[in-house]
Amino acid sequence: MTSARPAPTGLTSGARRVLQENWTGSCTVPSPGLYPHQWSWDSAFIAIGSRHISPRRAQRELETLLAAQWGDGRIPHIVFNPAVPPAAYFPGPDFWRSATAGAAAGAPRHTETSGIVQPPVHALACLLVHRADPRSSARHGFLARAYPRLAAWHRYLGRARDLGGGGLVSVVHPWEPGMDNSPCWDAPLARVAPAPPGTFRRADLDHGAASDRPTDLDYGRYVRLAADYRDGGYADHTAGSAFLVEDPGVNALLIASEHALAEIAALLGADAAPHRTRAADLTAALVDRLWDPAAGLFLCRDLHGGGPVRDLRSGGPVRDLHGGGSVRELHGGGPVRDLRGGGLVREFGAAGLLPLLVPGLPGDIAAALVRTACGDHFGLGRTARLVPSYDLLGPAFDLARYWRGPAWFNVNWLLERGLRLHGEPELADALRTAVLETAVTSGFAEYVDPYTGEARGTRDFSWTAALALDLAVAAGQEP
Ligand code: 2M8
Repeated sequence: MTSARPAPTGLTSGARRVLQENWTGSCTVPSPGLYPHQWSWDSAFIAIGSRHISPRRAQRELETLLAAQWGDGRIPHIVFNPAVPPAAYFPGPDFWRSATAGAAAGAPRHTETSGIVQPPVHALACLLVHRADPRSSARHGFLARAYPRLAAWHRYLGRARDLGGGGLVSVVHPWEPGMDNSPCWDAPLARVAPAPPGTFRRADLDHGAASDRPTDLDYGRYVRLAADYRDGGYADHTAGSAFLVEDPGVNALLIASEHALAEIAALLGADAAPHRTRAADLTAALVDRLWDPAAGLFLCRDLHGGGPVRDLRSGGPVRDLHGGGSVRELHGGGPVRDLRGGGLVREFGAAGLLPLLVPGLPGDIAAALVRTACGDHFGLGRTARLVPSYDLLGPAFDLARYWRGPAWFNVNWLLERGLRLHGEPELADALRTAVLETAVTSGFAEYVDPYTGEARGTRDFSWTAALALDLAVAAGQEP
């Protein structure tokens, strides 16, 4: 623990207030207006912060989520609160219809959820929550109950989602990596025919500025992909999603969580070795499939990529963003062929920096990632106040629009952790200070202008409050 200057005025009281106001009694919503249900990776980040207020509440947060796990092991990205009016969020439970459409995959019968997933931060969150009060955790059997569910979750990702056959997890929808409208998805999404505009109604625009949110065209494609997945019974191997991407952020978080699972197993007297082996195998696959030495960054692999794609809006060809690759399987296009190839997407997203979180990442790669983070594309410690979600120099950079440039607090929290892990305490300290200050000055914004820290999106956002509180505690600014 390093002690530094006092927390910015209002940080800890403000963070506690936000987390209290957004707590429903069994979980914390990201934001009561814009996101009025429980979200998967939000709850993991929220528990990491709320453990400093009440370890029991943080345990409850994660247990509520884990209770909605499907029989096949997946943890759904949203757990719906039946008390919230259906029109409050789109797509809601009547769209996903998990209890019926997901029955074959083991969806819960009495809890409505979505059918896609989000990044697996949960084992890491469970370990950190346990550490906040090991006695209360042991007394309540927190880890003993969580461990089999977390292990089943990781097994689902490893078995059902290795759709490229190269040992990494694939995502089947842009909502799964959590960075919904990242420019990294522009090319893979361009081949998805959007659902017609009149067939659904967006609820997000009731709460946020349209210029801060994904476009209607993006939404049309999100809806099409989710509806196709649902109509295929949420099956992974047979569904043949039109969107199939290996994302470095999702895989890096899985590796960090697999290391956490090894520690949890050891604490419970179970065999930790398989988790360590799995973490090492995943790390090798991550480097093998997604590391781009010339870019100094991990890139996304588009499993359908490798050649020019057609823009379904105009029917014309779009810019080929894929760096080679050869084989692909287009959905509905006959037998599944070898998907090992695909093409790297030549866009610089912040997800490509997240492998910095991985213990055991080769030292030369970690050093190159730090250089990239501090370089012109991400501006850490130089031009940017917080690390942006996307390349400051990228053709699609937009400092207001959601995951196309704004800085997000969870990404910066993860990078702060990664910088510390890989021997960069000064950079980590400076980033921590910037996160703490910006959390307060932005009113715990959902995301901010990466240069100025000006607030964007909704305010009093739960993971911003939680992760700022966590960093304040780590800095010795809050008991
Ligand atoms: C955003 O995504 C949801 C869909 O899951 C949406 O836009 O409605 C993303 O920022 C995602 O990462 C986050 O988990 C979610 C709730 O905060 O909102």
